[in-house]
Amino acid sequence: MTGNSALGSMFGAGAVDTFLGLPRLRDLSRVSSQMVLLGADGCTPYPSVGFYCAGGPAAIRAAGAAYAANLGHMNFDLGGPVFPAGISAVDAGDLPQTEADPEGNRARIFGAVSQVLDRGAVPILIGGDDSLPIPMLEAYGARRRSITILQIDAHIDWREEVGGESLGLSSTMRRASEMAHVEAIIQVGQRGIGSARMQDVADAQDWGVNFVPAGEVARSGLGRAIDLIPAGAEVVICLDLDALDPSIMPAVIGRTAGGLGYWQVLELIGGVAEKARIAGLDMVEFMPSRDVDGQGAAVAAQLLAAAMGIIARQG
Ligand SMILES: [Mn+2]
Repeated sequence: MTGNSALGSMFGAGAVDTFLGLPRLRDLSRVSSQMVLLGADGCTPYPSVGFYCAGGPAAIRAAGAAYAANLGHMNFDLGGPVFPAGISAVDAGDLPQTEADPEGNRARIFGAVSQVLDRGAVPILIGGDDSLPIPMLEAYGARRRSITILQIDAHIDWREEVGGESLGLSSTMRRASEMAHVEAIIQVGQRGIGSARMQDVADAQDWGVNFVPAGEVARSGLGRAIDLIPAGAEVVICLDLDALDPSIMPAVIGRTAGGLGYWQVLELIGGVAEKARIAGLDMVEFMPSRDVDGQGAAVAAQLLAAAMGIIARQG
């Protein structure tokens, strides 16, 4: 018995295979909940690493299963239960992604997110590497929904291409910037070497990106980041778990010191909900083989539950 399943058993949780024991919904044409959780092991992999985050959604679900029996309990991160007015989310499981079919992977994410949006629900996509958001973001444009992106990440992801691949995880924000329905991009959490080439930073700033590096957050807090969110905007939050400090989030491919803390990420998400509207969330780059004794999975599950609680409160 692992630490998390032992914890779940102690609190009376039976075996569950959805995040927090949420209801399972396979048929996305029947969505009637406020939020839909979707998993994907990958999307557009670089051949050198493949689906290196495969199993990420399963690991986060397993960590969240420990709380299935006390979902209605006080969550002190929220000042109330995760779902204050009854469970308002479903878990749609994982999309059948395969390394050999990047085009199909993108079509499946685009299609699933489109169905969720068409039902008036908020998609929550967990991964899987950081190439997942590209087709997710495109789905808003296909529905003529203008969005602001808040990217929380150690890396800026503005590469034109890597090894000829332009839809991989290092190009996500550059591709987003080319989408006509993306009105603004705010990027928070950059640090260290390996986040960006000088020209990529310049291109992003020329486009209009505002960067709030992790060092600024450490020195001055999140005030400027939250000020940059346009009031009333529809915001899609693109959260790469490597934005968090590796001391609490070791389950990422590249651990870089100086990352954001749990409360800082939560404050940022809460700040968006206060002045704008969270229209979608992705949480990517969870790499099970890099986790240390379930530490990262536990943090990802706690953060995801709290984020869902914030979205539940925005009505
Ligand atoms: Mn990253």
